[in-house]
Amino acid sequence: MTKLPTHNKKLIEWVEKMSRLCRPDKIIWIDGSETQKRQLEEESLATGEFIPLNQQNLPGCYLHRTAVDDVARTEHLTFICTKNKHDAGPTNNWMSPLAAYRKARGYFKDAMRGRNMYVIPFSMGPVGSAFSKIGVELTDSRYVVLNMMVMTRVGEAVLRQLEKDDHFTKCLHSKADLNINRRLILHFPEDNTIWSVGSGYGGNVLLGKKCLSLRIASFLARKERWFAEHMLIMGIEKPNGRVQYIAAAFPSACGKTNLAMLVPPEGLKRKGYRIWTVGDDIAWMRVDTDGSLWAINPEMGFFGVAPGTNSKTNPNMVETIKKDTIYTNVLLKPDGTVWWEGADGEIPENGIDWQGRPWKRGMLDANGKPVLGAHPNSRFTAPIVNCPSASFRLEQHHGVPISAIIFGGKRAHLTPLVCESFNWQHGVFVGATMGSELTAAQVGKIGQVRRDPMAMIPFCGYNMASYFRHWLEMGRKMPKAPKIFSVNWFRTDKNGRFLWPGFGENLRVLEWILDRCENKVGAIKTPIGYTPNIYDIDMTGISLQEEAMARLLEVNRHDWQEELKGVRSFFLQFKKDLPEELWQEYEELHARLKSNE
Ligand code: GTP
Ligand code: SPV
Ligand code: MN
Repeated sequence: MTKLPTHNKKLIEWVEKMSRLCRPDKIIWIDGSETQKRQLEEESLATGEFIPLNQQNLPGCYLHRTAVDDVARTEHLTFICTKNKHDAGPTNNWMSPLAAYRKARGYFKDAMRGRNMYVIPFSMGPVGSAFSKIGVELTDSRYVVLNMMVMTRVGEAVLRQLEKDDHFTKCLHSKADLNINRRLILHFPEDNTIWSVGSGYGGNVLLGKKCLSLRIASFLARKERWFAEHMLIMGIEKPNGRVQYIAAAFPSACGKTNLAMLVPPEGLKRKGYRIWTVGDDIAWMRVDTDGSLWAINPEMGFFGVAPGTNSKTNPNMVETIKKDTIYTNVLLKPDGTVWWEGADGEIPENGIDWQGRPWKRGMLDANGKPVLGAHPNSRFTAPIVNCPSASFRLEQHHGVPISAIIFGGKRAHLTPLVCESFNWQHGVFVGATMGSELTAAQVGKIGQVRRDPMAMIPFCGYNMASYFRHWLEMGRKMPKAPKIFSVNWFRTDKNGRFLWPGFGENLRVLEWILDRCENKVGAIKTPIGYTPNIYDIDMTGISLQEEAMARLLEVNRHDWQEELKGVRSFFLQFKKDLPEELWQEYEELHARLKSNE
């Protein structure tokens, strides 16, 4: 073996132990260099893991296709493995560490024969920041290595940091035989370990992302008194140069990426706003010495949803993914560029679909349904620095100060466009009772609500009752806590059409939120919180009927009473673990809805 690039005994021993289990032909340490990246790209093209794209139009871009049954996170195969089942809580799948290691060891055994094992030292957050956490991922997938090089800080600097402090998350991944019946995504928070086997899909295998930065990090965050959240972070700059930052949690595919890099709408141009994107998916937040909450984005790249991305919905993303981007499961056009449903320009006449089959415009399947060119969860992996609105504070070790926290979801009815919580405790209740509704797209299921507290239901690495308690406790130790708001861009009229134009226009709502943070604007007190006076949302440049605005802001007492039934049964599953404060908020809301307050 060549000279090892580290003296860290713990790391060397662990790599040896895992290689005895997986039996790779070779062990290759990833140094993060351009030369090594080039070589991996060349090899990926040779093996077919990467499909070449037109380098003139899309420099540094490649296409990858996953197995047909490996296109999204598999929540039913994702487990929290704590010694005590109770510590995983009623909303997580649980396995005992002993049983989980034993079962997965069977799948990992000899799984890397005939392949290389890559050792990827990576840092979530700027290397050396008090916020940051180091992980080392072992994988037999070049696709994983090349994605991790975009999504995280990889290589030499991380190894040097590990010489000073040998805490790191041990991440083991093997594609094995990509068999869904032998697939497991296992988290061992008590051992700071992640084992993922049998998948090649992003959220299952880029272990720095959901596995480390949310499931393991949320567990560490409670112990170390900080937050690891499924939130975007963005800055809003006024012409006087002052930037205010917000963090917002929406469930998967509910608009975080779009909001994080919005372009101010025409009608607000005169106000001279500028938007800065810090992150689109994950926020790590701490209370700083000034008593306020500060946040970093631990990632370095976007792993975003392709369908629907175009120059109207998200012009900044269209710019971002023109170079150095890995496309997964999109349509390949004859000219070597890519396409997806809802992309710019004409629908191509033909191409190769996400499954590698010839595709023609207007093609129907056996049931008469359109055959999609790109998978609905097709994605792109692109560096944040490519984004025209990338924040200049991405590398700052202490992050950015957060003025407001926003919770959102898709609700066709019920929740108003925007609403401010009465105080921190009430805000935690609002986050804990969040839901997202299936819309008219799912015939027969309209109105069905899935509870997704703080958009963390698939990502909280421990008992969610303790997670709520943690949120309540953090509020008590934060002298300058951000205000908490809820938003809903998805309220519809009786014909099922969105009442709110959304996308860039959402800035109008953020403006009200920031004004509320500075006590510059009044509000109406409703049973669920403070909502805007109808003329306090700046509508310059868009024509929205007054009654549409009234509908958007409406709080229907009867509907909210119905909603509380769902909240109650959600809360009941936590039994006596649920913090008393949340039941208290529940009772008070119940009373406010009944009285005429
Ligand atoms: P994950 O990466 O899965 O965590 O998703 P995300 O929360 O970042 O979602 P994303 O921004 O990719 O948006 C998903 C879908 O929501 C896309 O189809 C968007 O077109 C749609 N969307 C985003 N913002 C708005 C909005 O303001 N209004 C409406 N009507 N749709 C929106
Ligand atoms: C999500 O599902 O919330 C994502 C994509 O951001 S994945 O990384 O696959 O989890
Ligand atoms: Mn996400």
